[in-house]
Amino acid sequence: MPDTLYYTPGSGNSLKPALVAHHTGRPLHRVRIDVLAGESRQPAFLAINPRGQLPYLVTSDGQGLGESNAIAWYLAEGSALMPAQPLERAQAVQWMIFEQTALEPFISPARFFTAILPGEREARAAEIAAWQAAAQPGLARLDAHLTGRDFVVGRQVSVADIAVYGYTHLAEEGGIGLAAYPAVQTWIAQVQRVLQVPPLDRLLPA
Ligand SMILES: N[C@@H](CCC(=O)N[C@@H](CS)C(=O)NCC(=O)O)C(=O)O
Repeated sequence: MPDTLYYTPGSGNSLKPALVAHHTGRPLHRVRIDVLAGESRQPAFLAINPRGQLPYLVTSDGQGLGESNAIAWYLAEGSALMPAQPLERAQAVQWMIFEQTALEPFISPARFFTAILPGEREARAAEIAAWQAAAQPGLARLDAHLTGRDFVVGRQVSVADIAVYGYTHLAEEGGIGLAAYPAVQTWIAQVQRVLQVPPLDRLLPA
């Protein structure tokens, strides 16, 4: 029996493990939990993940794993997505932590209240503007890093690219333009080409 990925549709965090499995061909049983419908806070899901967050993985032998980047890492083990050298593996961890601290906390809510729940856009205009502004230093840092590079770590696509791609490629849906970050734009196109990334709703069926 394959591992089970609990995901919520449209999420850049849920995208990461689904994209790893898509690229490696690793079988993955996917179960949809609709955050918008409140399913992530229902007793049935809290019994599986008491933290109530998606994505969440339950391995074939029943062990649980939370955090999108940890799940992506676990699923990438043994594949070409895992950097071979110890320093590059550590750099991958570094950029995955960067993604969770400098990009995702700002891009994700800006996009959520702009594109996923647009009814809240007006009421949250000030917060959205603050998230949009807060994403800029991280994007500038990423752009500087990617200038002259094809990938986040080393010379080939890795799990770090998938982690950073998760929300960065959705920034414009949160009103965070990427025109000022040409290296980020080039890298997004490169990741999409190399991984042949399918549409989000194919990886995470609604
Ligand atoms: N740091 C976590 C964040 C997970 C997260 O915020 N998930 C959202 C969906 S993208 C969620 O489950 N929200 C519903 C809730 O917290 O009730 C990760 O990377 O997995």
